[in-house]
Amino acid sequence: MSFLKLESKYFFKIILFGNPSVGKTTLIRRLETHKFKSNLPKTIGVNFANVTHIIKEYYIDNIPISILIWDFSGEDRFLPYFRMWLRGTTGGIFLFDITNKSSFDSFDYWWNIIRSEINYDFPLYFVGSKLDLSENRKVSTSMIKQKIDNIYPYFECSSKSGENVEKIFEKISIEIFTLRKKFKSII
Ligand SMILES: Nc1nc2c(ncn2[C@@H]2O[C@H](COP(=O)(O)OP(=O)(O)OP(=O)(O)O)[C@@H](O)[C@H]2O)c(=O)[nH]1
Ligand SMILES: [Mg+2]
Repeated sequence: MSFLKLESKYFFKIILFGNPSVGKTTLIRRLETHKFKSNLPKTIGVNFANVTHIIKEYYIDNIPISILIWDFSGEDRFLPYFRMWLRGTTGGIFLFDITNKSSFDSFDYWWNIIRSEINYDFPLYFVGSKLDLSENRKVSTSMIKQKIDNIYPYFECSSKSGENVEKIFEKISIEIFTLRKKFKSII
């Protein structure tokens, strides 16, 4: 069990979104425990009540910051909750499964919803999950390049092997911090 450390002055809210079963909950479980746990229960609404496994702390420029990762359900029936809980977002991760093309194609669907609720820019990362299953890849790197058109940073990761998991959250946290510093919304 982890607790918010009192010295953290800044809290960033990162939303983790994408279709059902792309691996959102497994990813944050991996980030928190450094272990892969398969067959976690499907997320109901947002995994927020159980805050213990979605808070991560980093030191950036020697300043302690906490990120709160909001892990949303990918199911349509929870869309009203998704809309409702978007307020205050400072960063986003769109997760798709590299072995499932429709999970990649769903980006516009998710992004339109977010755009209808949030009218400011924030760092957004595209992340392909389940890299350990790359022999079943259905989303090619050229499709990805074409889609993101150098607008969004792109990573692939595996919650099974742990590859890139830490790196993604660390990088987006640094980017949020740097951006907010630049626009003087902090410090
Ligand atoms: N091989 C492999 N399987 C994974 C990986 N990440 C997740 N899975 C599996 O994918 C399935 C779905 O994972 P979840 O984390 O529950 O997916 P989710 O995106 O949270 O789904 P919802 O809560 O329904 O939106 C589970 O069977 C996981 O074990 C991965 O990196 N590699
Ligand atoms: Mg989930």
